[in-house]
Amino acid sequence: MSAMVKTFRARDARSALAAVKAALGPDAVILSTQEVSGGLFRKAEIEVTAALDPAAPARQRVARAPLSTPKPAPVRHGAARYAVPPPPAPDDAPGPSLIAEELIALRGAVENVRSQLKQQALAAPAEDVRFPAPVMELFEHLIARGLDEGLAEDLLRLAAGAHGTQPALMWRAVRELLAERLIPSRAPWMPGPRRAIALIGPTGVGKTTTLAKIAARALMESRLKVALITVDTYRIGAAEQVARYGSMMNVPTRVAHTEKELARALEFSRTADLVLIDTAGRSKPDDIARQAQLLRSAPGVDLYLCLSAATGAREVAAAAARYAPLKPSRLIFTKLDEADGPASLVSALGPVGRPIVCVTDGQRVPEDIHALTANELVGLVAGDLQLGRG
Ligand SMILES: Nc1nc2c(ncn2[C@@H]2O[C@H](COP(=O)(O)OP(=O)(O)OP(=O)(O)O)[C@@H](O)[C@H]2O)c(=O)[nH]1
Ligand SMILES: [Mg+2]
Repeated sequence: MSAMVKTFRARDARSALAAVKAALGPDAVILSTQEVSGGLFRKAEIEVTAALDPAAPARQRVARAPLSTPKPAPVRHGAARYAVPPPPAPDDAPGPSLIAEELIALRGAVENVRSQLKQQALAAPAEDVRFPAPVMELFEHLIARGLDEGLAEDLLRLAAGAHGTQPALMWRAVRELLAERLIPSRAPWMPGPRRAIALIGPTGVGKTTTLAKIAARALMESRLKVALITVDTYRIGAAEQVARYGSMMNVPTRVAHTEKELARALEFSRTADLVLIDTAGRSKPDDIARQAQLLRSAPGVDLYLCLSAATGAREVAAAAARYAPLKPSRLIFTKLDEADGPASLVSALGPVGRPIVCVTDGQRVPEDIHALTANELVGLVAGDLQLGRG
Protein backbone atom coordinates (compact mmCIF):
# COMPACT_ATOMS: atom_id res chain seq x y z
CA MET A 1 0.00 0.00 0.00
CA SER A 2 1.43 3.39 -0.92
CA ALA A 3 1.75 6.22 1.57
CA MET A 4 -0.66 9.10 1.69
CA VAL A 5 1.00 12.52 1.48
CA LYS A 6 -1.00 15.68 1.99
CA THR A 7 -0.27 19.34 2.31
CA PHE A 8 -2.32 21.48 4.64
CA ARG A 9 -2.45 25.23 4.94
CA ALA A 10 -3.87 27.14 7.85
CA ARG A 11 -3.53 30.56 9.38
CA ASP A 12 -1.36 29.24 12.26
CA ALA A 13 0.62 26.13 13.20
CA ARG A 14 -1.94 24.92 15.71
CA SER A 15 -4.77 24.92 13.13
CA ALA A 16 -2.50 23.28 10.53
CA LEU A 17 -1.59 20.46 12.93
CA ALA A 18 -5.24 20.03 13.91
CA ALA A 19 -6.08 19.66 10.21
CA VAL A 20 -3.31 17.08 9.78
CA LYS A 21 -4.61 15.08 12.74
CA ALA A 22 -8.22 15.28 11.56
CA ALA A 23 -7.32 14.09 8.05
CA LEU A 24 -4.54 11.57 8.69
CA GLY A 25 -4.95 10.61 12.32
CA PRO A 26 -2.46 10.69 15.19
CA ASP A 27 0.13 8.48 13.40
CA ALA A 28 0.80 11.06 10.68
CA VAL A 29 4.45 11.98 10.13
CA ILE A 30 5.19 15.68 9.61
CA LEU A 31 7.50 15.99 6.59
CA SER A 32 7.93 19.74 6.55
CA THR A 33 6.48 22.97 7.83
CA GLN A 34 7.02 26.39 6.37
CA GLU A 35 5.50 29.82 6.30
CA VAL A 36 4.19 30.63 2.85
CA SER A 37 3.59 34.11 1.63
CA GLY A 38 -0.10 34.56 1.06
CA GLY A 39 0.25 36.20 -2.36
CA LEU A 40 -1.98 38.93 -3.64
CA PHE A 41 -5.28 37.64 -2.35
CA ARG A 42 -4.20 35.76 0.81
CA LYS A 43 -2.54 36.38 4.16
CA ALA A 44 0.68 34.50 5.03
CA GLU A 45 -0.08 30.96 6.14
CA ILE A 46 1.59 27.94 7.68
CA GLU A 47 2.00 25.03 5.28
CA VAL A 48 2.46 21.55 6.72
CA THR A 49 3.21 18.52 4.57
CA ALA A 50 2.34 15.33 6.38
CA ALA A 51 2.17 11.69 5.49
CA LEU A 52 0.59 8.54 6.74
CA ASP A 53 2.85 5.65 5.87
CA PRO A 54 1.17 2.27 6.28
CA ALA A 55 4.61 0.67 6.56
CA ALA A 56 5.66 2.89 9.46
CA PRO A 57 4.32 0.77 12.37
CA ALA A 58 6.10 -2.29 10.93
CA ARG A 59 9.33 -0.36 10.61
CA GLN A 60 9.03 0.87 14.17
CA ARG A 61 8.59 -2.73 15.26
CA VAL A 62 11.79 -3.61 13.36
CA ALA A 63 13.57 -0.82 15.17
CA ARG A 64 12.28 -1.97 18.54
CA ALA A 65 12.82 -5.68 18.11
CA PRO A 66 16.55 -5.71 18.81
CA LEU A 67 15.92 -4.19 22.26
CA SER A 68 15.43 -7.71 23.53
CA THR A 69 18.33 -9.14 21.52
CA PRO A 70 21.26 -9.96 23.78
CA LYS A 71 24.09 -9.20 21.29
CA PRO A 72 25.57 -5.66 21.41
CA ALA A 73 26.31 -3.95 18.09
CA PRO A 74 27.83 -0.61 17.03
CA VAL A 75 25.62 2.41 16.58
CA ARG A 76 25.92 4.41 13.38
CA HIS A 77 25.53 8.00 14.47
CA GLY A 78 23.44 10.06 12.10
CA ALA A 79 23.21 7.27 9.53
CA ALA A 80 19.83 6.72 7.96
CA ARG A 81 19.88 3.05 9.02
CA TYR A 82 18.43 1.07 11.88
CA ALA A 83 21.09 0.70 14.53
CA VAL A 84 21.14 -2.34 16.74
CA PRO A 85 21.10 -1.21 20.37
CA PRO A 86 22.97 -3.01 23.20
CA PRO A 87 21.16 -5.47 25.51
CA PRO A 88 18.60 -4.11 27.90
CA ALA A 89 19.52 -3.02 31.43
CA PRO A 90 18.95 -5.63 34.18
CA ASP A 91 15.68 -4.11 35.33
CA ASP A 92 14.52 -4.33 31.68
CA ALA A 93 13.99 -0.54 31.49
CA PRO A 94 16.07 1.12 28.73
CA GLY A 95 18.96 3.22 30.11
CA PRO A 96 19.94 6.66 28.77
CA SER A 97 22.30 5.27 26.09
CA LEU A 98 19.64 2.84 24.95
CA ILE A 99 17.17 5.67 24.57
CA ALA A 100 19.72 7.70 22.59
CA GLU A 101 20.33 4.79 20.28
CA GLU A 102 16.66 4.15 19.91
CA LEU A 103 16.24 7.81 19.01
CA ILE A 104 18.98 7.62 16.39
CA ALA A 105 17.35 4.55 14.92
CA LEU A 106 13.97 6.21 14.80
CA ARG A 107 15.42 9.38 13.34
CA GLY A 108 17.00 7.32 10.59
CA ALA A 109 13.70 5.61 9.93
CA VAL A 110 11.85 8.91 9.73
CA GLU A 111 14.50 10.33 7.37
CA ASN A 112 14.05 7.32 5.10
CA VAL A 113 10.29 7.65 5.05
CA ARG A 114 10.57 11.42 4.60
CA SER A 115 12.76 11.23 1.51
CA GLN A 116 10.68 8.45 -0.07
CA LEU A 117 7.44 10.28 0.53
CA LYS A 118 8.79 13.61 -0.65
CA GLN A 119 9.68 12.02 -3.97
CA GLN A 120 6.17 10.60 -4.23
CA ALA A 121 4.69 13.98 -3.41
CA LEU A 122 6.77 15.67 -6.13
CA ALA A 123 5.75 13.05 -8.67
CA ALA A 124 2.05 13.37 -7.82
CA PRO A 125 0.03 15.43 -10.32
CA ALA A 126 -1.32 18.74 -9.07
CA GLU A 127 -4.92 18.61 -7.95
CA ASP A 128 -7.40 20.14 -10.38
CA VAL A 129 -9.24 23.23 -9.31
CA ARG A 130 -12.81 22.26 -8.49
CA PHE A 131 -15.59 24.78 -8.08
CA PRO A 132 -19.34 24.37 -8.42
CA ALA A 133 -20.42 24.83 -12.08
CA PRO A 134 -21.55 28.49 -11.90
CA VAL A 135 -18.35 29.48 -10.10
CA MET A 136 -16.33 27.47 -12.62
CA GLU A 137 -17.74 29.79 -15.29
CA LEU A 138 -16.22 32.78 -13.46
CA PHE A 139 -12.95 30.89 -13.03
CA GLU A 140 -12.71 30.05 -16.73
CA HIS A 141 -13.56 33.61 -17.69
CA LEU A 142 -10.73 34.97 -15.50
CA ILE A 143 -8.28 32.43 -16.91
CA ALA A 144 -9.31 33.37 -20.46
CA ARG A 145 -8.59 37.02 -19.53
CA GLY A 146 -5.01 35.94 -18.76
CA LEU A 147 -5.20 35.86 -14.96
CA ASP A 148 -2.83 33.41 -13.33
CA GLU A 149 -4.74 30.26 -12.29
CA GLY A 150 -3.56 30.36 -8.67
CA LEU A 151 -4.56 34.02 -8.35
CA ALA A 152 -7.94 33.33 -9.96
CA GLU A 153 -8.55 30.53 -7.48
CA ASP A 154 -7.52 32.69 -4.51
CA LEU A 155 -9.62 35.58 -5.77
CA LEU A 156 -12.73 33.43 -6.17
CA ARG A 157 -12.29 31.80 -2.77
CA LEU A 158 -11.95 35.21 -1.18
CA ALA A 159 -15.00 36.49 -3.07
CA ALA A 160 -17.02 33.40 -2.05
CA GLY A 161 -15.92 33.86 1.56
CA ALA A 162 -17.20 37.44 1.52
CA HIS A 163 -20.47 37.03 -0.41
CA GLY A 164 -21.23 33.32 -0.90
CA THR A 165 -21.21 31.49 -4.23
CA GLN A 166 -24.15 33.17 -5.91
CA PRO A 167 -22.42 34.10 -9.21
CA ALA A 168 -23.67 37.68 -9.60
CA LEU A 169 -22.69 38.54 -6.01
CA MET A 170 -19.38 36.76 -6.43
CA TRP A 171 -18.62 38.66 -9.59
CA ARG A 172 -19.32 41.93 -7.82
CA ALA A 173 -16.98 40.84 -5.03
CA VAL A 174 -14.31 39.89 -7.59
CA ARG A 175 -14.47 43.35 -9.12
CA GLU A 176 -14.31 44.99 -5.69
CA LEU A 177 -11.29 42.89 -4.69
CA LEU A 178 -9.56 43.80 -7.95
CA ALA A 179 -10.39 47.48 -7.43
CA GLU A 180 -8.69 47.34 -4.02
CA ARG A 181 -5.46 46.19 -5.67
CA LEU A 182 -5.47 48.00 -9.02
CA ILE A 183 -4.75 51.49 -7.76
CA PRO A 184 -4.44 54.21 -10.39
CA SER A 185 -2.02 57.06 -9.93
CA ARG A 186 -1.64 60.52 -11.43
CA ALA A 187 -0.26 60.36 -14.96
CA PRO A 188 3.37 61.54 -15.11
CA TRP A 189 2.56 64.15 -17.77
CA MET A 190 0.07 65.97 -15.53
CA PRO A 191 1.17 69.25 -13.94
CA GLY A 192 2.52 68.97 -10.40
CA PRO A 193 5.69 69.43 -8.38
CA ARG A 194 9.00 68.94 -10.18
CA ARG A 195 9.75 65.25 -10.76
CA ALA A 196 12.63 63.11 -12.00
CA ILE A 197 11.45 59.71 -13.18
CA ALA A 198 13.55 56.79 -14.44
CA LEU A 199 11.79 54.16 -16.53
CA ILE A 200 13.18 50.75 -15.66
CA GLY A 201 12.26 47.28 -16.85
CA PRO A 202 13.20 44.27 -18.95
CA THR A 203 14.60 44.58 -22.49
CA GLY A 204 12.29 45.69 -25.25
CA VAL A 205 9.17 46.31 -23.15
CA GLY A 206 8.88 49.82 -24.58
CA LYS A 207 10.68 52.00 -22.02
CA THR A 208 12.16 54.45 -24.54
CA THR A 209 8.95 54.69 -26.57
CA THR A 210 6.94 55.24 -23.38
CA LEU A 211 9.40 57.91 -22.27
CA ALA A 212 8.85 59.72 -25.59
CA LYS A 213 5.06 59.42 -25.24
CA ILE A 214 5.15 60.86 -21.69
CA ALA A 215 7.46 63.68 -22.77
CA ALA A 216 5.25 64.60 -25.72
CA ARG A 217 2.07 64.60 -23.61
CA ALA A 218 3.78 66.68 -20.91
CA LEU A 219 4.85 69.23 -23.53
CA MET A 220 1.64 69.39 -25.50
CA GLU A 221 -1.05 68.93 -22.86
CA SER A 222 0.50 70.33 -19.70
CA ARG A 223 3.05 72.74 -21.22
CA LEU A 224 5.68 71.35 -18.84
CA LYS A 225 9.36 72.03 -19.26
CA VAL A 226 10.85 68.60 -20.02
CA ALA A 227 14.44 67.31 -20.00
CA LEU A 228 15.64 63.87 -21.09
CA ILE A 229 18.59 61.89 -19.74
CA THR A 230 19.70 58.44 -20.80
CA VAL A 231 21.86 56.07 -18.79
CA ASP A 232 21.43 53.39 -21.45
CA THR A 233 25.01 53.31 -22.66
CA TYR A 234 24.80 49.53 -23.05
CA ARG A 235 22.76 48.99 -26.22
CA ILE A 236 24.21 50.31 -29.49
CA GLY A 237 22.07 53.16 -30.74
CA ALA A 238 20.12 53.55 -27.48
CA ALA A 239 21.47 57.03 -26.70
CA GLU A 240 20.84 58.12 -30.31
CA GLN A 241 17.22 56.88 -30.04
CA VAL A 242 16.60 59.17 -27.06
CA ALA A 243 18.53 62.04 -28.66
CA ARG A 244 16.36 61.73 -31.78
CA TYR A 245 13.18 62.02 -29.71
CA GLY A 246 14.77 64.95 -27.84
CA SER A 247 15.55 66.85 -31.03
CA MET A 248 12.10 66.11 -32.53
CA MET A 249 10.47 67.60 -29.43
CA ASN A 250 13.12 70.25 -29.00
CA VAL A 251 14.00 69.24 -25.43
CA PRO A 252 17.54 68.95 -24.02
CA THR A 253 18.96 65.42 -23.87
CA ARG A 254 22.01 64.26 -21.94
CA VAL A 255 23.85 60.97 -21.70
CA ALA A 256 25.23 59.77 -18.35
CA HIS A 257 27.70 56.89 -18.09
CA THR A 258 28.60 57.28 -14.42
CA GLU A 259 27.17 58.46 -11.11
CA LYS A 260 29.08 61.73 -11.52
CA GLU A 261 27.70 62.31 -15.03
CA LEU A 262 24.19 61.52 -13.84
CA ALA A 263 24.50 64.03 -11.00
CA ARG A 264 25.76 66.63 -13.49
CA ALA A 265 22.95 65.88 -16.00
CA LEU A 266 20.36 66.26 -13.24
CA GLU A 267 22.00 69.52 -12.17
CA PHE A 268 21.76 70.82 -15.78
CA SER A 269 18.08 69.82 -15.79
CA ARG A 270 17.23 71.50 -12.50
CA THR A 271 14.91 74.03 -14.11
CA ALA A 272 12.83 71.35 -15.86
CA ASP A 273 9.41 70.43 -14.43
CA LEU A 274 9.78 66.85 -15.57
CA VAL A 275 13.05 64.98 -16.03
CA LEU A 276 12.69 61.61 -17.74
CA ILE A 277 15.54 59.12 -17.50
CA ASP A 278 15.83 56.23 -19.95
CA THR A 279 17.59 53.09 -18.75
CA ALA A 280 18.95 49.97 -20.37
CA GLY A 281 16.75 46.88 -20.32
CA ARG A 282 18.65 44.21 -18.43
CA SER A 283 17.61 40.78 -17.23
CA LYS A 284 20.51 39.44 -15.17
CA PRO A 285 20.21 40.32 -11.46
CA ASP A 286 23.82 41.60 -11.36
CA ASP A 287 23.22 43.99 -14.27
CA ILE A 288 19.96 45.15 -12.72
CA ALA A 289 21.72 45.76 -9.40
CA ARG A 290 24.54 47.74 -11.08
CA GLN A 291 22.04 49.97 -12.85
CA ALA A 292 20.08 50.36 -9.61
CA GLN A 293 23.20 51.56 -7.84
CA LEU A 294 23.71 54.23 -10.51
CA LEU A 295 20.09 55.40 -10.22
CA ARG A 296 20.10 55.35 -6.42
CA SER A 297 23.14 57.60 -6.40
CA ALA A 298 20.86 60.38 -7.62
CA PRO A 299 18.55 61.50 -4.81
CA GLY A 300 14.93 62.19 -5.64
CA VAL A 301 14.71 59.98 -8.74
CA ASP A 302 11.51 57.90 -8.79
CA LEU A 303 11.68 54.50 -10.44
CA TYR A 304 8.71 53.51 -12.61
CA LEU A 305 8.74 49.84 -13.58
CA CYS A 306 7.60 49.11 -17.15
CA LEU A 307 6.31 45.59 -17.80
CA SER A 308 4.87 44.21 -21.00
CA ALA A 309 1.33 42.87 -20.63
CA ALA A 310 1.91 40.93 -23.86
CA THR A 311 3.89 38.31 -21.99
CA GLY A 312 2.07 35.71 -19.90
CA ALA A 313 1.31 35.93 -16.20
CA ARG A 314 4.37 33.87 -15.24
CA GLU A 315 6.72 36.15 -17.14
CA VAL A 316 5.09 39.26 -15.69
CA ALA A 317 5.46 37.83 -12.16
CA ALA A 318 9.08 36.80 -12.78
CA ALA A 319 10.05 40.19 -14.24
CA ALA A 320 8.35 42.04 -11.40
CA ALA A 321 10.16 39.85 -8.86
CA ARG A 322 13.52 40.61 -10.53
CA TYR A 323 12.92 44.35 -10.24
CA ALA A 324 11.20 44.31 -6.82
CA PRO A 325 14.48 44.82 -4.90
CA LEU A 326 14.82 48.22 -6.62
CA LYS A 327 11.58 49.25 -4.90
CA PRO A 328 9.89 50.91 -7.89
CA SER A 329 7.31 53.45 -6.79
CA ARG A 330 4.95 53.06 -9.76
CA LEU A 331 4.01 50.60 -12.50
CA ILE A 332 3.45 51.07 -16.22
CA PHE A 333 2.01 48.27 -18.35
CA THR A 334 2.95 48.32 -22.02
CA LYS A 335 1.86 46.53 -25.22
CA LEU A 336 -1.75 45.97 -24.18
CA ASP A 337 -2.57 45.92 -27.88
CA GLU A 338 -0.54 42.73 -28.21
CA ALA A 339 -1.79 41.15 -25.00
CA ASP A 340 -3.89 38.05 -25.49
CA GLY A 341 -4.87 38.16 -21.82
CA PRO A 342 -4.34 41.61 -20.26
CA ALA A 343 -5.15 40.25 -16.78
CA SER A 344 -1.61 38.84 -16.76
CA LEU A 345 -0.63 42.27 -15.41
CA VAL A 346 -2.20 41.38 -12.03
CA SER A 347 0.73 38.99 -11.49
CA ALA A 348 3.04 42.01 -11.07
CA LEU A 349 1.12 43.23 -8.04
CA GLY A 350 2.31 40.46 -5.71
CA PRO A 351 6.02 41.29 -6.06
CA VAL A 352 5.48 45.02 -6.76
CA GLY A 353 2.18 46.17 -5.28
CA ARG A 354 2.41 49.76 -6.44
CA PRO A 355 -0.03 52.14 -8.16
CA ILE A 356 -0.36 52.07 -11.94
CA VAL A 357 0.37 55.38 -13.65
CA CYS A 358 -0.49 54.50 -17.23
CA VAL A 359 -0.73 51.80 -19.86
CA THR A 360 0.36 51.77 -23.50
CA ASP A 361 -1.35 50.05 -26.40
CA GLY A 362 0.60 50.76 -29.55
CA GLN A 363 3.69 52.21 -31.16
CA ARG A 364 2.35 55.65 -31.96
CA VAL A 365 3.95 58.54 -30.10
CA PRO A 366 2.17 60.09 -28.25
CA GLU A 367 -1.30 58.67 -28.98
CA ASP A 368 -0.91 55.16 -27.57
CA ILE A 369 -0.57 55.92 -23.89
CA HIS A 370 -3.42 56.24 -21.40
CA ALA A 371 -3.91 56.99 -17.73
CA LEU A 372 -6.74 54.72 -16.59
CA THR A 373 -9.21 55.19 -13.77
CA ALA A 374 -9.76 52.47 -11.15
CA ASN A 375 -12.90 51.38 -12.97
CA GLU A 376 -11.09 51.19 -16.30
CA LEU A 377 -8.29 49.14 -14.76
CA VAL A 378 -10.81 46.68 -13.30
CA GLY A 379 -12.58 46.54 -16.68
CA LEU A 380 -9.29 45.83 -18.42
CA VAL A 381 -8.56 42.91 -16.11
CA ALA A 382 -12.02 41.49 -15.50
CA GLY A 383 -13.50 42.16 -18.95
CA ASP A 384 -17.15 41.87 -19.71
CA LEU A 385 -18.80 38.78 -18.27
CA GLN A 386 -22.32 37.83 -19.34
CA LEU A 387 -23.38 35.55 -16.51
CA GLY A 388 -25.42 32.41 -17.12
CA ARG A 389 -24.65 31.95 -20.83
CA GLY A 390 -23.61 28.39 -20.03
N1 LIG B 1 2.64 46.95 -30.00
C1 LIG B 1 3.30 47.79 -29.21
N2 LIG B 1 4.60 48.02 -29.42
C2 LIG B 1 5.24 48.88 -28.60
C3 LIG B 1 4.60 49.51 -27.52
N3 LIG B 1 5.52 50.27 -26.88
C4 LIG B 1 6.69 50.11 -27.54
N4 LIG B 1 6.52 49.27 -28.58
C5 LIG B 1 7.51 48.80 -29.54
O1 LIG B 1 8.38 47.88 -28.88
C6 LIG B 1 9.68 47.97 -29.47
C7 LIG B 1 10.70 48.24 -28.39
O2 LIG B 1 10.45 49.52 -27.86
P1 LIG B 1 11.54 50.33 -27.03
O3 LIG B 1 10.87 51.56 -26.56
O4 LIG B 1 12.78 50.51 -27.81
O5 LIG B 1 11.78 49.31 -25.87
P2 LIG B 1 12.85 49.45 -24.68
O6 LIG B 1 12.23 48.87 -23.47
O7 LIG B 1 13.35 50.82 -24.59
O8 LIG B 1 13.99 48.47 -25.22
P3 LIG B 1 15.50 48.37 -24.66
O9 LIG B 1 15.98 49.75 -24.46
O10 LIG B 1 16.23 47.65 -25.76
O11 LIG B 1 15.43 47.58 -23.43
C8 LIG B 1 9.61 49.08 -30.52
O12 LIG B 1 9.37 48.49 -31.75
C9 LIG B 1 8.40 49.89 -30.08
O13 LIG B 1 7.78 50.56 -31.15
C10 LIG B 1 3.20 49.25 -27.32
O14 LIG B 1 2.54 49.74 -26.40
N5 LIG B 1 2.61 48.37 -28.19
MG1 LIG C 1 15.26 51.62 -24.68
